[in-house]
Amino acid sequence: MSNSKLNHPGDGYLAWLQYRRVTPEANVNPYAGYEHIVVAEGDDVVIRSAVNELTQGLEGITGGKVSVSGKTMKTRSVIIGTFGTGSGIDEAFSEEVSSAIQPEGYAIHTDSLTGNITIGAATSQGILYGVFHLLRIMGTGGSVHNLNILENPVNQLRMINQWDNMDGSVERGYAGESIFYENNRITGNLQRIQDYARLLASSGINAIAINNVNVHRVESRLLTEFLPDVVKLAAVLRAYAIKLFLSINYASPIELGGLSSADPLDAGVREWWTAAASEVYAAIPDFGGFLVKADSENRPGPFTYGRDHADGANMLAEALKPHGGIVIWRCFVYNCKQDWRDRTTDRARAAYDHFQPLDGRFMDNVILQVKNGPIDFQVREPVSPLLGAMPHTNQVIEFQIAQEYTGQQRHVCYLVPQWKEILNFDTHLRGEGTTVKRIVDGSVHGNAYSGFAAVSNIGNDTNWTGHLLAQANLFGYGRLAWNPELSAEKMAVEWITLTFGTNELLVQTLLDILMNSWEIYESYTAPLGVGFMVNPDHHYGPNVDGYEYSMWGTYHFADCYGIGVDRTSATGTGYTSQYARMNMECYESLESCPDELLLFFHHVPYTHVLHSGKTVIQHIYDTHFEGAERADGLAAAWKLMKEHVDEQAYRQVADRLAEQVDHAKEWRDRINTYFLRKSGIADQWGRTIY
Ligand code: GCV
Repeated sequence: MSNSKLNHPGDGYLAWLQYRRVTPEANVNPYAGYEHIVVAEGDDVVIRSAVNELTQGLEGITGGKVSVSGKTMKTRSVIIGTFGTGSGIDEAFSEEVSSAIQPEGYAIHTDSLTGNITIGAATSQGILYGVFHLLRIMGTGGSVHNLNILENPVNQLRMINQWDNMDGSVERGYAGESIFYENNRITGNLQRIQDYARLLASSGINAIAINNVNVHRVESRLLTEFLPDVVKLAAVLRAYAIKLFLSINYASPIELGGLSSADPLDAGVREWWTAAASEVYAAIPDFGGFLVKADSENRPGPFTYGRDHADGANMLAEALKPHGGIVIWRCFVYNCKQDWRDRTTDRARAAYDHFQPLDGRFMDNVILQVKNGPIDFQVREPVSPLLGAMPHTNQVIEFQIAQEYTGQQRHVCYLVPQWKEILNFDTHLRGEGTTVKRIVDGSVHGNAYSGFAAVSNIGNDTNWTGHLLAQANLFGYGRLAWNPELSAEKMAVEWITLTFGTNELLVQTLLDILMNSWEIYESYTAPLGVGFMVNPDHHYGPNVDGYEYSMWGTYHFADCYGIGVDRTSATGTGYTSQYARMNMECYESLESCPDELLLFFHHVPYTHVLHSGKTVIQHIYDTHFEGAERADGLAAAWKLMKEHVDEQAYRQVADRLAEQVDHAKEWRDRINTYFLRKSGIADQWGRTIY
């Protein structure tokens, strides 16, 4: 159990697991007396984690000393146990409730006479989630008098991808070094891993790939030489019901096995993977499986041997199948050596063009992992047309919690509203209401596997995420994966209250900051869905032509007349045809294409008039001036919170917001100046542009 940092509530280490007394100054603590835990049945590692968490939580929240036993001694006990064990758990719930609980679900009930709170589940995992739920209620000051809760996760796979390298660096990491590795070894600091596992489990995460999808030579050896240390990580994560996955190097049979090929149809290669999988399962019986980035951004894959993604994925799936393992195969596949002069090749088309024709060819333990948009986690892009377009194939959606293109955790950008918008998008693939959330939860196509994956935003910074407010994205991601119906506001309020307490002014101020942050960030960066106007490589800060003459396929085509990418079927790259008819028609036409995606789908003159009534050029000027001003407003609002917040926490946020204010001005001036010079059209309001 972690308590090493309990003395520093403001440094952010405890994140949303502060377990502070909600009203330390009040005489009446609504949770007083909840100092006894009854473990009705079972004793495994997950139940032990649940008991530890409950003990730590109740002691923090009530201020008392908690005892644990096997029987209900008093009123106001918290009783945990599994159904059908004859332990008395069943009696607390109706048959209807207990039979509705799925493997990871739980029910919570308060007995009105005794005040006893019973958490019942079908598995220890369910108990752990139920415990976190109860602590969340108490941590946010909710009533526990009449609890009658029944919860099942909507999504089966709720996964985190670490882009951590064994040299300790984190690809697109903005919060320090890796907590998993240093000096090409797995960390010995298992306490930090355990504390991370607690954060993940408390928000509902149940799977993690512990190394970067770009697997270098050294990480390839996680499968072999480093396996004993992977076993230790798996044990820590297992106690929080989190399954461990490894990203693998497709060329491992060559690099590790000394074979001359990695051809998926070669018998020797197949045997090599079968043996490798067996060894991993001998060491980690509940190992999750492999995450694979193949034939993408110079990574090896089946293309080398004239094979396709189905051949490649199925070979691995076959090796994992006898052990119950799965292959998660990423669809981020495109030509990264494009000629910028060639306007017919469209990176946005690539994932669909590569994968959709393969529908039906993947084994049932293969899942395709599809990025939420067709390009790359931009502040604004349409929903990937591949999502839902392969009815006979398992798919999960991939988000990026790490803010690679959304301010790199130096700017505040609460991403949950963006994710909600994506999940609520109606693909119309099976008529109205075929939303992305229903595709990824498996209910539209009845897939065997489904769910969410996302790139983590944590590192070894004390506060985990660099920007303290970026913790809200990690928390919100897990909660949303559990239940995509939760509102972005609700999750923000939960996170704020659990992290900072219940001061109303503070909660409201932080809520405003978070809820406006995505819009603000969007307004002073790349306009109208055009994407990529960032510095090459590290992707931080404005550079309108940073990628314009590169091979990466991310262009805006601005000239002195206009800007944007013609992706229509009529005159452009034909990308719009990858959507179901309703959406295709909406994007195809200038009249109906939403303003915020206009430049993603169309090349228009600067004088084109938006639905808002403004010309494109005036929109660019206005949003950039407003955006920078609103960033100023965020910092000003936070300044007023100084006396309501722990000093360290105050400073952390104030410093980042100050950087954002400066940097937003840089964005504003670079973008406005670029377009003034290109277009020669003056700002209607005569503001300073350079
Ligand atoms: C892990 C983007 C990032 C890369 C990342 C890649 C991916 O291109 O910039 O750092 O590589 O996506 O998702 O595989």
